[in-house]
Amino acid sequence: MPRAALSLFISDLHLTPERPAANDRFFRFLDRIAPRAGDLYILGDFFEAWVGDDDLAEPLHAQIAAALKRLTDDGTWLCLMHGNRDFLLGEAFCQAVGARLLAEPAVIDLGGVPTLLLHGDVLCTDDLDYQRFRQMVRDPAWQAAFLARPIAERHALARELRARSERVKGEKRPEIMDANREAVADAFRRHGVTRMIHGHTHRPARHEHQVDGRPRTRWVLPDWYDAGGYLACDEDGCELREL
Ligand code: LP5
Ligand code: MN
Repeated sequence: MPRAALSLFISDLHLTPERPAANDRFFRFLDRIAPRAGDLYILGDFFEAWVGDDDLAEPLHAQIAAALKRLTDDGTWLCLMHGNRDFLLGEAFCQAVGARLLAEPAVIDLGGVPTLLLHGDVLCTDDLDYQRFRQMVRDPAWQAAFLARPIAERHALARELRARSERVKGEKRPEIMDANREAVADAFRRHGVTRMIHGHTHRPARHEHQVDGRPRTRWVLPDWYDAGGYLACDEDGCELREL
């Protein structure tokens, strides 16, 4: 297969110096699998928590950036989308790795099929506390004020927020943290697409939906905590693959 025909999609790697096995899986993926693709899309939560592009100085972050840069220098087209952990990835990071930042949601032509790309958190409309929080942290004024704080303070706040997130997730019903069916139907309808790809929920699957009498497919990407995987698409369709 000519490599331009193959597109790969990953998300929810949650890379951090604290999970070396997942980092190793990613470096292996970059060595052995990604170079075969014409395009690699990272659909959010690439990092466990991103507090600003000045964090590129951290050794693991620098190593990841250098590895991505090698991939893009060798000709793979890399697109990044924000997740709820790394919505502060900015132009400096993209420049360092040779990526384009894709605004969410994005519609791309994938082997002739218009395809909607999202991180997936916007589809979890039943998680009202989260949606309120999201609105706050996606506000440019809030982000500018946050980024103006010293990096050690930003790390401390991110740690606090991560701990709080783990605590409140234990109290939320699992259905609340999944994509809402109406939100999914609405996204298909609004963007006029028959295929959607997203992550965030860590519930990898191929879902078949009927919206307004038309069949539509929704692919959900896996996280990389224990195993990792990706979605591979070409003219013949898409396939979820484990690593
Ligand atoms: O990420 P995950 O899988 O644990 O859960 C998400 C939602 N949680 C989050 C928070 C992230 O985990 C932490 C992001 C770190 C980013 C670092 C940069 C910015 C730092 C900003 C510091 C102020 O996204 C979780 C969802 C879950 O997905 C499933 O969809 O339920 O939602 C929450 O945990 C949000 C809570 O419900 C509401 C929290 C309100 C907090 C408001 C105070 C903010 C300031 C406090 C600073 C400590
Ligand atoms: Mn997420």
